Amino acid sequence: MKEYKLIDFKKNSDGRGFLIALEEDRDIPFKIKRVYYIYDTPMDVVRGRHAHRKLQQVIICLKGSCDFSLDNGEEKILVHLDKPDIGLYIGNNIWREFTNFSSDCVIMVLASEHYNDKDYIRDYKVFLKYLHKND
Ligand code: T46
Repeated sequence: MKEYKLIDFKKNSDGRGFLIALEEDRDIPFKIKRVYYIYDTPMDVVRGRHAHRKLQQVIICLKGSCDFSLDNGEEKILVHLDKPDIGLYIGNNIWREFTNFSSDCVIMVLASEHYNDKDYIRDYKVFLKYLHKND
């Protein structure tokens, strides 16, 4: 599956803890138009359940852990996030669901676009049709 990748961020450490800096077009492969974060999610809740037509995102689990399931219509993979120095890049046209939240889980998301409800595909069958619209 090409439309996702894990990005290893450079950690600055000098005995006083760690500092990670993220710059658009350098550490993050797009211009950052939006940042949001998710926390206090009950463990068994499933978030996501949608794909995006255009949006690209980098997801960072700042604290705790959770699982992302990614689906490009042909292949599904599960990514466990539990490190603040790893970013999960998700391109457009990927169905995502995330769950299995630890009680302390804090997820930060860097997004390539402003919030736009029309960019969401929330029906899995519509998602599959959208993928094959040019076949
Ligand atoms: C994604 C996953 C990882 C806003 O008002 N502004 C925003 O920027 C966002 C992202 C959401 N909202 C509102 C819309 C809903 O009323 O916040 C509420 C919860 O959003 P949603 O149900 O879309 O949350 P998740 O966790 O299912 O999905 C979010 C992102 O929407 C999505 O792009 O990839 O996190």
